[in-house]
Amino acid sequence: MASTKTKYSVCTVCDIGCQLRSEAVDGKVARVIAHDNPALARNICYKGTAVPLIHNHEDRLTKPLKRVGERGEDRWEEISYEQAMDEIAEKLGSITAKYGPESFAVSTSGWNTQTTHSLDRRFMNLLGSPNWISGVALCAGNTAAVNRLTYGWFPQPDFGSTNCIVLFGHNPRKHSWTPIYNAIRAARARGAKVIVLDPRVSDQAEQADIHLRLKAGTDAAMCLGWLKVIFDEGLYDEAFVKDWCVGFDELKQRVDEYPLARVAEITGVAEDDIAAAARMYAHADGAVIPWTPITDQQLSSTSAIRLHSILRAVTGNLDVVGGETLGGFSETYIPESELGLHERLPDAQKEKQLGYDDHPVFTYRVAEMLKEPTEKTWGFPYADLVMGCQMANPTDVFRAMATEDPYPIKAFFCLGNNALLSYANQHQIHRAMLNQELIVSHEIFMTPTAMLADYVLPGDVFTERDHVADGWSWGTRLSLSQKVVDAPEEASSTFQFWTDLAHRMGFGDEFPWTSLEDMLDYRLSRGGRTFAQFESATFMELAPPKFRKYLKKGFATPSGKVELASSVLADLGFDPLPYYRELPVQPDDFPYLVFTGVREDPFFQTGQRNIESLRRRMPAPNLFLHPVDAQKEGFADGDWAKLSTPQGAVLAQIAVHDTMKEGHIRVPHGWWYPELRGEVDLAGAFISSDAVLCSDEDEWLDHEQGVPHFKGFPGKLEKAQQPAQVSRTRPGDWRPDTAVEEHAAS
Ligand SMILES: Nc1nc2c(c(=O)[nH]1)N[C@H]1C(S)=C(S)[C@@H](COP(=O)(O)OP(=O)(O)OC[C@H]3O[C@@H](n4cnc5c(=O)[nH]c(N)nc54)[C@H](O)[C@@H]3O)O[C@H]1N2
Ligand SMILES: Nc1nc2c(c(=O)[nH]1)N[C@H]1C(S)=C(S)[C@@H](COP(=O)(O)OP(=O)(O)OC[C@H]3O[C@@H](n4cnc5c(=O)[nH]c(N)nc54)[C@H](O)[C@@H]3O)O[C@H]1N2
Ligand code: SF4
Ligand SMILES: [Mo]
Repeated sequence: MASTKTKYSVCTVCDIGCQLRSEAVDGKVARVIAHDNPALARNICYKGTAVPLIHNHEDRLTKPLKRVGERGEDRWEEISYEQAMDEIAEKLGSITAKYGPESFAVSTSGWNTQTTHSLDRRFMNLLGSPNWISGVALCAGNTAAVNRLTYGWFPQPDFGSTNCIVLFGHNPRKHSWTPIYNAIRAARARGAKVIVLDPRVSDQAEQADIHLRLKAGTDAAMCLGWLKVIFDEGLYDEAFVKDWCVGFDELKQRVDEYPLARVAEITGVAEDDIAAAARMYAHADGAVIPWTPITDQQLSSTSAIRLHSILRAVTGNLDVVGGETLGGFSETYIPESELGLHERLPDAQKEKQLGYDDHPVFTYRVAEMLKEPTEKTWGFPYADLVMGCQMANPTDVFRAMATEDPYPIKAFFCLGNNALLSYANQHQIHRAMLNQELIVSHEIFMTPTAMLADYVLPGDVFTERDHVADGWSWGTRLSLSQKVVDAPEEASSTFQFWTDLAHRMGFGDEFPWTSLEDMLDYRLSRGGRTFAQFESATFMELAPPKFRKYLKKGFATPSGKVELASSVLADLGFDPLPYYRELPVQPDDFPYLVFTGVREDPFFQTGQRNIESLRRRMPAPNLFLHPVDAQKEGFADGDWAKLSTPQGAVLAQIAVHDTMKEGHIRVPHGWWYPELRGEVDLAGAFISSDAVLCSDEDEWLDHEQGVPHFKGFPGKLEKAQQPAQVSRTRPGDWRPDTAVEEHAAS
């Protein structure tokens, strides 16, 4: 008789981490199904139910590989894990001895590898390298860092009680960040208002109470317009501003520079509509502006994120019911902020962190400035929120890797991250990788990034390991994830990888945990429990929210108040007040505004293009175009086009949508063609990837953080042939679905 086992899992196919259940039959994961608790049962999408197809896929990496051909040639020999680790340790040791510890960089995203427990930061800090980068630099990680400037933490929206939700582009759907979609749906059913700001008629915009179709990249100006209305009409919380905010008068003066006529001109939205939205937000009894990646990736990103923070604060929505709560560190689970040992990296090495001088906001430079207030308010000096508050700047890291300026980076490790396609200026990243002496990739599939490595180590997946997820140290919820099947024999967790490497490099005594369970016991010991006790007691634990905590300890900023004018930015020599920065002049021959994104339901970021049942849903990359623009350019739906920017060009298929905004083009993120492996270099990583189009030149970077501008850069379209190798571009070209069950919220 078949033996069936069912366990709780935290899905890591995408980064929202739904808790669901995994079922194994005879030692193989067979089904992933919804949670048995009604409150969580809707939190599953069709990528989640496709997990057996992903985890049992024939392309899954199962053996450590060592490069035998030229770098990027994709020729390998299988070696043992022990041999791979010995050689990696030996080479990393000699590179860092020759060029200094800062010549070692790591790129990772953490949430999919899940079990790192910040041992990557710990390893690097003990070795002496500050050069850790991550995709979170373009996502919630940099938002977290910027939020700290204003009130010392990264808040979470109280969806359960809010009366108004403002989505700056953010567009959760049934199959994209499903739990947030469900939370918004439930709030709307209670009568909460929804305001959407999006150039397109997105799924959320379709159902919104107010939809402002702003021009891409103008979110900061829009927020300044809202503040203008809120200040002029006295719609702010005067008592909170008086008692708890600094810099109000300066801010008000700055806001006066943005009369609605100017904001309407910049954003393309009518003055009355701007005012109506601002009033709806300010009048709501409890309103939230949930985190959005849209403002993480703009020229005025720091200002836009700060403006969201400021709107929350001046309208009295901070740390109140129905507003945005400041969580603080978990009291029952040792946070990654502590495990990373940031205090052990010497100041001189922190100062070498790439980005420290030019674009310091998410680097150690600001982390050090916020250390004291963070310790005073929250009890520990380093807050690794969503991993994002003490990172190197990715653009500076790739530049140093490629050019050795200001110093060489010669060893580059990628763990659960497809770095080649996941930042700006892919050609530069490629040059950077070609100039390395050692590249290690820790992966579950052979990605274009892995193809450029010297060693590829097979990773385990979430059905094969135990974990307690804490929402990237951002929330206060602890969710159980249990191993249901064994990992391939030579596969490792990232926990094992960093532990084994540390032992080989002479600081094993700082990595005393003997297994993942041992590590989980250690982290849970703060609440007086072991993993076995946690596992048998509950599947999930949620600390009850506490509100207005600032009344006791103030905010974790240098002034202890909400800094409407940021003292940290002023000390760094930046404008302490938010502003809108105009785009560089658009060249005449690049008439369109291109934005990346609009996440695709079947994939997470650069992943899953090799999972047939998912790929059938989206066989080829689509450029969205308004019908008027399509007609002007002579394109029909389904034609192939070449999209060029001053930075580079890609090929993709035109999709004509009347929901698009005229004059704009949408390019999807992260396309490559696993099926072209062996036929086209790096499996076609340069054919359609958005990172080819995005500039990393200074004029296209946000000043304070140095993040690239993905939301409205100049582009042009030309007719193109479908690339000969890319042949399967219709759903029927892909084998029929085998076993994807649709459990999703309906
Ligand atoms: N150009 C450009 N860059 C972007 C973005 C963009 O829109 N355009 N978006 C940004 C955003 S919002 C984000 S969140 C980041 C995302 O960045 P990442 O989260 O790093 O996503 P990917 O680059 O797709 O890399 C994930 C890789 O992890 C592998 N993987 C999955 N599970 C496991 C596992 O359990 N173990 C191991 N070892 N590997 C695993 C997958 O096969 C995949 O190759 O990218 C950012 N970068
Ligand atoms: N299925 C699936 N779900 C995912 C992901 C995935 O890869 N696949 N990725 C996850 C991750 S890491 C992230 S970060 C989120 C991102 O997901 P979202 O926050 O929803 O972001 P996008 O889907 O990139 O774009 C959302 C909207 O922003 C609009 N937009 C474009 N430019 C601008 C602008 O300048 N201003 C404004 N206000 N709007 C603009 C677009 O028209 C689009 O409708 O999705 C998560 N969910
Ligand atoms: S939304 Fe889908 S892919 Fe993301 S964690 Fe939930 S089930 Fe997994
Ligand atoms: Mo993201």
